[in-house]
Amino acid sequence: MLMIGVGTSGCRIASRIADDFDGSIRNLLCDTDATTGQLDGDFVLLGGNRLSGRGSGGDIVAARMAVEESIAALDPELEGVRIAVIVTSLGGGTGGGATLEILKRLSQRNIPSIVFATTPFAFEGDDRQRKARSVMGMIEDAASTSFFLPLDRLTVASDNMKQAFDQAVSTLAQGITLFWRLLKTPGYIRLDAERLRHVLSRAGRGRFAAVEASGPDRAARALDALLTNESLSSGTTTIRAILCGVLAGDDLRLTEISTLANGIRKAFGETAQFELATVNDEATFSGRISAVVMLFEFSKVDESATKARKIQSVLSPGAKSRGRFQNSESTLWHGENMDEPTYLRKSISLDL
Ligand SMILES: Nc1nc2c(ncn2[C@@H]2O[C@H](COP(=O)(O)OP(=O)(O)O)[C@@H](O)[C@H]2O)c(=O)[nH]1
Ligand SMILES: [Mg+2]
Repeated sequence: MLMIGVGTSGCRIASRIADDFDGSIRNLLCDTDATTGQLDGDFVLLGGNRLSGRGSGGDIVAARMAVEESIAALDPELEGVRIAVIVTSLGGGTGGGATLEILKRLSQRNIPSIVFATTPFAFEGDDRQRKARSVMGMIEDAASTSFFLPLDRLTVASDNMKQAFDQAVSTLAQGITLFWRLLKTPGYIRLDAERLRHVLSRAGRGRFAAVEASGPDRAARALDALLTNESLSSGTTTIRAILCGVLAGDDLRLTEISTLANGIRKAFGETAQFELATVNDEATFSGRISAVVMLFEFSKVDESATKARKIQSVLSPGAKSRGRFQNSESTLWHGENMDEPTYLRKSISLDL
């Protein structure tokens, strides 16, 4: 599993998350601005000759074109990667433009991608908001799973910029590090790497929240905090899958797991696919319980299935005439007509 920071602020966040964790997150920083190379973590300068390490100047299109030309610089870092977790901040040029090119590369290499992207503070102005919005749909289409987190929401309780930044980092970290924790210090209920990869490889747009509680009724209070959490409030979409991580020390009780699991399913969708896993980490969570809930819409699957159906009906078989091949023999081989496209002969659903 590889974490990739993209853009100046994305790299700062990724580097902080990796530093605050225990050294086991492999972290790669990608920016068009050479000064980002001073941060902790392996660094790849994108944008090659066009941008010469000067950054994108806030221009998404310029960043995207320059990164496209120089994307091969990323390849050596992707050897052996099974899941990529991208952290970026939308609003500038590189976060938006480079992320799209990196996602394209990951998809070419069949590596599922999970994007955590912040969207700008309202006070940053319309231009940055518009820039962020202009790439969100494309990121959602290109990524396997994507989370968009408004900075205004991540930083509700902060009153200065440093606090706000710290809070944004810690909220993102709770979601992102869950994947590493599930694999590194699994509890009795495990979610193995391939299963995690399977869920995340098609989850579509997601939402997540993390809460913590301690004391005797900590599970009930954690559940309450989840149910009232603004980041999980559902709107109108149907939740297709729920990933729930329960993180605790050695004193985690069975009844606590069932309080959380049952409450979450009841609130967010009893018919949704439910993936529950526990993390047992006495050193970090002694006496506390933390619950991280991710809700997925699985829109990608629906969309591609609908698209495939549409395209298949456009390309539908039964051409009335074979045109100028009318009088030539069909190429039959092992009983199959090779003149028919493979996807029709084999009834393959086109995943377009
Ligand atoms: N949390 C946080 N967000 C920041 C900070 N600086 C910039 N941002 C956000 O990141 C967005 C993109 O800016 P930046 O990373 O400089 O652009 P890029 O390098 O072109 O991708 C901005 O619109 C802000 O919303 C920071 O210090 N902390
Ligand atoms: Mg920058």
